[in-house]
Amino acid sequence: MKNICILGSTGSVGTQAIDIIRNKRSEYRLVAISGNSNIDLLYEQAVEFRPNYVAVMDKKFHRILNEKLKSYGITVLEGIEGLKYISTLDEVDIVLTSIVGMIGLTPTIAAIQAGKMIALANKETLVVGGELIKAELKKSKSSILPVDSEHSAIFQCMNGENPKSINKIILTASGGPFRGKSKSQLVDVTPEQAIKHPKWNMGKKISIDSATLMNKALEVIEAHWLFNVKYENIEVVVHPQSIIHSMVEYVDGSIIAQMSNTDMKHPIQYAFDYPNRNSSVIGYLDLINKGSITFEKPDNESFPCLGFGYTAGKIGGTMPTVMNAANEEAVNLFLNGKIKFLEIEGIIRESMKTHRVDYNLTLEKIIDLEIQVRENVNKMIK
Ligand code: MN3
Repeated sequence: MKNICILGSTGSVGTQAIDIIRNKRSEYRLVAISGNSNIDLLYEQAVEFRPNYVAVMDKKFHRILNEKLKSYGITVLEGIEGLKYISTLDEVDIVLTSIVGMIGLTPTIAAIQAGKMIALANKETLVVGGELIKAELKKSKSSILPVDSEHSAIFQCMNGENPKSINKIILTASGGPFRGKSKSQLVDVTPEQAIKHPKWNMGKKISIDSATLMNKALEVIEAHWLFNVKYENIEVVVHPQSIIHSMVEYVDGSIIAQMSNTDMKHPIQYAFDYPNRNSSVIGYLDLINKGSITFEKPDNESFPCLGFGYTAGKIGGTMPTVMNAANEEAVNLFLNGKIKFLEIEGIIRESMKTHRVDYNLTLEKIIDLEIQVRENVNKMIK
């Protein structure tokens, strides 16, 4: 039996993790969950699974939930302190960080310090705090199991191999809903069109990131920190069928790829069951019906955000935080109809261009910088 804490249980990855636990109640126990604004679902999950703790960010929601869950004997906690508390509980084995955005950084660091196994679904954590996380991991018995499908694939392709014999990591990208479109065809695309991902069922923010290829930029930086591979040795290949989730090329010319059905439940279950493998909750890949698989070069002209990832990653220091915060704010503005699709890349480019990099990273600096970048973005569009 593994005891699980889910940060962000009402989001896309969170609800898929809940489905897995529902299917395998004899293998996993939900000890704590957290949510942001969807408190109706959070309440339902709490009543169904009876975790010991529920954490919620907002004061008002805390009061409502506390009232409703009191009779069930469930403790309701509030704010970032609540998130930290449930991620460090003695009884927790695995913390799934499926919270969206860089708010995941603080509780993730707390969980690492407490020696928990981290099932990492929050890529922003490594993008902005990779250096800090690495330093914390060295001091702790904690380890990270990637839940991002590409990184789970790479992790699986590296099992039992000597990391020194890696030639390069090959991250696959679906290309998103606008693959093959020229820049002029992207001028008037709407949030609704951008959210419709051809292959993956994901949350809103990550779907927009897939449409701009910023998601892949974040994943390049994530891969750099997770696998200790230089940016020069990370290649992105567009693979529209999303059957191969990523590959590792070794010095002898062998490429090892990981395939499975296109479903986030696979990498979540892999992280929960590691180092074992248990029967799949999503079923098995039907290769003959899938037919062919193809590969193409990413279109850097229509989708410059991928290049920003390499630039920010290589510069390092505070630059990835600036790229990420500018992107988070720009995506919000796009989803709320305040800016056009192509303005997202403009805002990120401008934010990175005007930033003076600081190489002395602390958690406080990262949090302050994020707020400052978001404010600047809002000034920029006025
Ligand atoms: Mn991914």
